[in-house]
Amino acid sequence: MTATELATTELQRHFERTIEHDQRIEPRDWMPEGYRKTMIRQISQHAHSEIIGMQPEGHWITRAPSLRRKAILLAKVQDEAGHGLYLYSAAETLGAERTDLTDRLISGAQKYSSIFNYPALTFADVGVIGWLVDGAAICNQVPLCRSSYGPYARAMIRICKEESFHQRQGFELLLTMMRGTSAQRDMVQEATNRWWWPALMMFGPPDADSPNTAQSMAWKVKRHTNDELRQRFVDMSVPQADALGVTLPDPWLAWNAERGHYDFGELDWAEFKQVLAGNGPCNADRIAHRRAARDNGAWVREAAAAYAAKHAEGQGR
Ligand code: BYC
Repeated sequence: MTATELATTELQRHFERTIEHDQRIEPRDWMPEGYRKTMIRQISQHAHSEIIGMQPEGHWITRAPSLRRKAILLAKVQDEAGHGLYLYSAAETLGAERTDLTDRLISGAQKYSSIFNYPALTFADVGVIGWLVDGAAICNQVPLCRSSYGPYARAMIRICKEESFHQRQGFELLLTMMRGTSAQRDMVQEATNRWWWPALMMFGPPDADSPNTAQSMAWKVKRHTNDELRQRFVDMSVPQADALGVTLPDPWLAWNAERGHYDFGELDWAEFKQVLAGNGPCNADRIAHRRAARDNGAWVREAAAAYAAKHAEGQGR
């Protein structure tokens, strides 16, 4: 064994011990290339989801029914932009380039969450997105606060606190609508019917079809499998739906005393695959909107870069 090979083996052992002892991997630590790639993949796709996730609700800001609802919605959508920024910064600590990641999002080379390819058709959707989409996001993301990569785990702590406010504002909005007119109650039920199944798909493919889970669990990037978290989310949501007075659109939903969990129906995985392939109801719109935002903002980035270069030149003198 050469001296370099010996040093790499030692570094690999140190990395494995760090994971084993539930300590964090930090940006300057040695890490296997596969770990770096996995982290960049997951963190950047997560960042893209936050940024694209601003769109379905963002369209409702100008049409919010009161100043209070507008202020809440503005704050929530701004939080999502902030989450995207922390996450892109976390990806940059691994050597990724922000512009390259944005290009990958726009070209379709990298994914973002399937959920944001569905339209928000009524104001009840704003509530249901908060309740179910943010609820699913919290369920998936709280365990990521213990993810093995330090900058990601720390970003997740703040993100989860904010997501929890998002979930509550959605639930409170729905409670208000459910106490309103029968037309409002119908809107809530109809929005729940449309978002329930896509929300369950947010957790990813079934474990048997999830190529990344085993390695990500071994590296403690993921702390639970896709199916475990999906089940946890169903178990959490049933009593919440009861409290609201809405029916979850699944005739197979039933308490299973033996398992201590709710049984639920089969997801439409063909639809999931279609959405991931770019053929969901809003994929083209979401990307077109992002591309336009990038192009329209080009002059700002150029001006900032020119200013920074001028400043650096001045300091060099
Ligand atoms: N949509 O092997 P798998 C939010 C991809 S919440 C699209 O199980 P992994 C927000 C997966 O990337 C949403 N793609 O993968 C909430 C992989 O493709 P690649 C964002 C999906 O990584 C409210 C392939 O399918 N949350 O941001 O082990 C308002 C095979 O899957 C989906 C996160 O990103 C999907 N639903 O597990 C605003 C949380 N599911 O990369 C914003 C962090 C799977 O091999 N991420 N794929 O080409 C994770 O926890 C994990 O990455 C996942 C997937 C559970 C999502």
